[in-house]
Amino acid sequence: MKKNVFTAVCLFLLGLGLCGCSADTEEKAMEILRGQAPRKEEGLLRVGLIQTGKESDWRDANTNDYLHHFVEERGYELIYVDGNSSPERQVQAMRDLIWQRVDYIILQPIVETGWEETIREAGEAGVPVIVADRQIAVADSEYAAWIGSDFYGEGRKAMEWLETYLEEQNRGEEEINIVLLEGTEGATAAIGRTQGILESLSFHENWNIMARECANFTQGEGQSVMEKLLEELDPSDIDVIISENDNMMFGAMKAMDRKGITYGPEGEIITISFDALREAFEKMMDGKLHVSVECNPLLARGVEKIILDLEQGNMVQDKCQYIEEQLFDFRNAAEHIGARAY
Ligand code: GZL
Repeated sequence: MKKNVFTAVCLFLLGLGLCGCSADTEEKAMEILRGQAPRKEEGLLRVGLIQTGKESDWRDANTNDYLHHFVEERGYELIYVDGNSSPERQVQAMRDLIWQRVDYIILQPIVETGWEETIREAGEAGVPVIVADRQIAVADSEYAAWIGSDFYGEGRKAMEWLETYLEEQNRGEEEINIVLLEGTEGATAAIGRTQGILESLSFHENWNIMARECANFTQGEGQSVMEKLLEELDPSDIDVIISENDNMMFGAMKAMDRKGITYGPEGEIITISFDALREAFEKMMDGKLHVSVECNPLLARGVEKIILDLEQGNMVQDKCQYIEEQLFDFRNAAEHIGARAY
């Protein structure tokens, strides 16, 4: 019987991609079976990081920030779990990390829903959970803290910029047709940005959303969705494309290039995006992109401060911590690109 359970645990760990080689898997499985947390280096804080999975350059910058910050020489053992774009896999990973009795869990959720049970289980096991980037639909009394961006505010910032720009172009009274590429359904970044964008329409009855489609924050889907829309719509009717991240905008640009459609400050269509990747600065400087609203992926330092507060027995003062970020456009991109960290 023991052997079957042992095998099951091995498969469970391998299924989570928590360990590459079978020997490591066996060792972890034996430790779990013995009811002992895996070997804890003396003095190292064991921190589990549950990431969403690779979907954007923003995500790479966010992951790398954690990997460079939570290192052994700084007193941490980081257990990294790739959610592989699967909310179910993320929930599994929460249970495994609780099982391994890590000291802290950093959760970067793909979507807001489905977290009630495992957040409760973490609380019962005494494992503090710090939610980062997107949010979860659980009372904030149930987890240690959240740190990330004001996604609604990002959406409003973009639309306030558009309002000013159109006025400057003497187009303030013109009918403006907008195509909106949305991020992953149920993700706070998409929910908040869309809300901020759509709310702004209530102040501009001459602004119309002529199409809105989900492209899941990926470049590939940004291109395929835009190719489809360019077949369905008359491209000459499109005045503005708003993409809820830079990678989807880069894909949309490839689709427009194929049709010979011009865009950006040097083209016909106004282009507005989010994340402020280095490549977005390059496109703003090349006259292809009007705006990228910064969404700062460098969350590791803020997360570590929460952990250190908890380690010192302090209450976390702010359960909801917004990270500083600004809007960049084609007029100021050149002066800022040199200082960009991602
Ligand atoms: C925002 C983050 C979003 C980025 C996208 O905090 O959740 O997910 O804007 C990423 O690039 O895919």
